[in-house]
Parts: sequence; structure tokens; C-alpha cells
Amino acid sequence: MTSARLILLGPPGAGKGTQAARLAEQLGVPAISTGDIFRKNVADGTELGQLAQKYMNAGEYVPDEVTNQMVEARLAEPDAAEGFLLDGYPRTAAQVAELDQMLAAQGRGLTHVVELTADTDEVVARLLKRAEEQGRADDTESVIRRRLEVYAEQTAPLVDVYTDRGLLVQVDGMGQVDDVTERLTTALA
Ligand code: B4P
Repeated sequence: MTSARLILLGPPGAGKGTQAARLAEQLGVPAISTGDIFRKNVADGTELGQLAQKYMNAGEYVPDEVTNQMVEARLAEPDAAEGFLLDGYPRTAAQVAELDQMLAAQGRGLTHVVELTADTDEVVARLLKRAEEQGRADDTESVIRRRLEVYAEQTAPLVDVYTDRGLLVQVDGMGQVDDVTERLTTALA
């Protein structure tokens, strides 16, 4: 596929970050993860990081204006000129509207929106396991529950938006990582 311009949607723990890295490599486009960019800013102690950290640690979304500006700057970088895989963005209706504007201004559109699905019990188990291994501040049980609520309230409705546009592809994120990658590859072929 040339010039893939993709969004990867899915609840926390569905495997977005895991699969985004693999898919982006296959497709030859950069994986742009808003969560990773925020975490890098937190680690570097930037002003953006200090602001984002408060929201992330509480399981809340970082405000739209901040997130939109950050993505706009990232999409303007040369490596994203041909294509990109957005992991974790957009997550709200306001972010969808902003992304539409950004892409319209560049005269390009999305090629696919992939929803990676997984059961709630499974995603909670995966995130708790990651908490043990990596100690991410937002992987405590209460924060995970809040992240799932915020996802259901603000991000799940985006599935209908992209279904109505004829862009949505649903892929089962349960099971082994390699099996999920294979399903994604088949779905996008
Ligand atoms: P993210 O970094 O996007 O975190 P996430 O939704 O939990 O997904 P992640 O990619 O990390 O996990 P994955 O499912 O791959 O966001 C973190 C926070 O940043 C948000 O809560 C918010 O505060 C902020 N933020 C980010 N984007 C934003 C936006 N657009 N607007 C506002 N705020 C924003 O994997 C989870 C675990 O499962 C991993 O340990 C992985 O190894 C494991 N795993 C994956 N696939 C598996 C499989 N098949 N089997 C078993 N384990 C698996």
C-alpha cells in the first residue's frame, strides 16, 4: 500500500502501541503516538510534559487545544508528508474536527480507520501486567478504570463517525500479538 494515512482506535490496552509500531514498519510510514510524545515530554521535563502529566496520571485526556497543536506540528514534519499512522489520536470529537481541517488544508484524506477491539477483562489484565513490568503511573487499577470510562464516553462514539464515512475496519485484538498483526495485515491488504 502506498501513502497509507491511518488512524488506530481502541481502548487502553487493546494493543494500539504494540501493533502501531509493527504496522507502520510494514507500511513504511511513521507511527505517531500522542501517548508516547506526551511521555517523552514528561521524561524531558518540558512545560508540555508538566501539563500533560497531571491529566495522564489521573486517567483523563490532555486538553484538546494542547493535543491538537502537538499533532499539527508532528504531521508537518517531512517524514509524515506521504503517510502516517496515528496511534491514540483523535480521541475526541473536537480532535476529529481538527484533524479533518489539518488534512483538508493539505489536500489529503484518511485511507483507513482501524478499531482494535478487546474485552474489558483482558485489557485490564494487560495493563496491570504492564504496571508490574514498566511501572507506568497511569496503570494502577483505579486509573485504568477511569481511562476505560473516558474512552467509552469520549472516544467510542468516534467509531460511528468513521463508520458513517465508510472508513472503519474492525479488527479483533484478542489473542497473541503475532496473530493480531496478521489480522491487521489481512484487513488492510
Ligand atoms: P496511550 O499511550 O495511547 O495509552 P493506551 O491507550 O493505554 O494505549 P497503549 O498504546 O499504551 O497500550 P497498548 O494498548 O498498546 O495514552 C496514555 C494517555 O495519554 C491517555 O490516557 C491520555 O491521558 C493521554 N493521551 C494520549 N493521546 C491523547 C489524545 N489524543 N488526547 C488527549 N489525551 C491523550 O498495550 C497495553 C499493554 O498490553 C502493553 O503492555 C502490551 O505489551 C500489552 N499487549 C498488547 N497486545 C497484547 C496482546 N495481544 N496480548 C497480550 N498483551 C498485549
